[in-house]
Amino acid sequence: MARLVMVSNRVIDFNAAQQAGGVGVAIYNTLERQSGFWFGWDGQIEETDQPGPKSITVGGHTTVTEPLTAADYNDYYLGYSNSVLWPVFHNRLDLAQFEAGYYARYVEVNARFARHLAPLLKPDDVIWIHDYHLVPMARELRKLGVENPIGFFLHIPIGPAQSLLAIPENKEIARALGAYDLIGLQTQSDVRNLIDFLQRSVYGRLLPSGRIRVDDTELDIGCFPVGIDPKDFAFGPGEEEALAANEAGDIHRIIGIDRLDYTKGLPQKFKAYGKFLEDFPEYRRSVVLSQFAPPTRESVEAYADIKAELESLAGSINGRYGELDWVPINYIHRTIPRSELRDIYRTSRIGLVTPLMDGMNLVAKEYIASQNPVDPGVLILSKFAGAAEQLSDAVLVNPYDLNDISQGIKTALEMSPAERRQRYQKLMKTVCKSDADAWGSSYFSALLKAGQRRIARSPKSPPEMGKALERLQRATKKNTTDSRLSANVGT
Ligand code: GDG
Repeated sequence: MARLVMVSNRVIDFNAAQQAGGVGVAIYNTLERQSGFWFGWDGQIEETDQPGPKSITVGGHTTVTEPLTAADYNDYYLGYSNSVLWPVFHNRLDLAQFEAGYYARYVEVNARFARHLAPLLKPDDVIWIHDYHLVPMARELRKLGVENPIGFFLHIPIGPAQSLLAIPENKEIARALGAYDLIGLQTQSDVRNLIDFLQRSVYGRLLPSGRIRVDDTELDIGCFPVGIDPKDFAFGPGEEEALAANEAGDIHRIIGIDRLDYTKGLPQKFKAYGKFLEDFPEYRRSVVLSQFAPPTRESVEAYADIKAELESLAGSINGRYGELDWVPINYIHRTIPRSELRDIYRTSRIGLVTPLMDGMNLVAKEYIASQNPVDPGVLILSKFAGAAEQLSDAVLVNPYDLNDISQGIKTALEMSPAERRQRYQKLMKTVCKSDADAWGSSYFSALLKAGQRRIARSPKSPPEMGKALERLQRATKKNTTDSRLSANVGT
């Protein structure tokens, strides 16, 4: 059976991965169902000229990891990945540090990962690479003669082609993307933007088959919205009652949980909440905004700025509207244990998720999955989160328009129980249908097919490739069955 080789920038210990949230949980869930291993950076920084991979198997799960040097961490991770690609893909050209010269080491680290991964591969392994840190990795693997199917999934959004074209190395990035068999994206809008970028950067051609030709390679691009496992947020018998005893009386909690990142629209959220308190004074004392914003990438300058801005905004709103016995904003700059998330979501009347741009946003899905079906809360969701393409029954708002967010909060607070239940049922159906299993199995199945098509066309070593093709065909059949099964769960 084909092994699935997951590659991501950061590999999390299998025992801790379920606690991590986001990309870590998505990869963990997929590897739970499919044999294989997880390859990438172990999160350590070590000064060694020859960092080599370490393989660890715990409870049947294997991770193969290696450290980065301090220079790698600075140029590849903080530099090109998080100070060039992250801002540009989120359409923040003003924050991109193009001139810093990070690109050479970005490619170098990808080439080293490829050199260390290639000897571990078997002929029928399927390689699935995640996220913007690792765009060049397929190209580097192909240079080493790796012919296996290689797919890429981008967890972040793709801004307009115009923004991506501003990257000085945009042609190299476009050609590196062209080395994959399949590129998976979160939304249809991302698919359109990527095709536009490939056409304008390297004259990519959209073929009648729907595939894209870049130089002499053809690739598939598809939309595979990432999901959660709703069971992680479900309530068992008796748990509800225990929780009810802890609820905060007559005060409605509005919950926000976002990494402290400039893409998450936190200053706008705080300002909109201040506007809500100003415009609708009758709601003062009956609401509280609890915003958790765990720290992230603190050594990148743009992240330090936002921290200071939020502290000042929270202070001024609390100073202006607060009373001796009522604090309008609880702002908590810490990570909370994952085991507490479900109860916090459940006891919050509103989930306020207003990123300026976001690949998907799993917090929106987690909030819905945690609600009490009899008395659910209301999700207020940014139109510019990938999740909005699927969760159209949320109260959708423009995160740049403070008035729209403020009105959205009022609408949510005044919504009748019947309308809340109706919206919740539709949203929950989508969250369950498009869950983590459906994401992993539909992507894997599409990747096998894309790899199969390339191998069938390949002039290289017919006997060996023929055998690999047979194995892939068998695996595709099996996997399509798995994917149909998992797509039915929870619908
Ligand atoms: C990328 C894309 C895309 C947050 N605070 C705490 C905590 N979290 C967990 C949440 C959730 C996860 O982190 C965050 O998920 P997001 O989807 O918002 O996003 P990113 O980390 O930015 O990741 C994003 C995602 O990839 C998946 O494809 O949706 O658009 O940017 O699971 O619950 N977990 C704990 N404590 C916290 O304080 N335990």
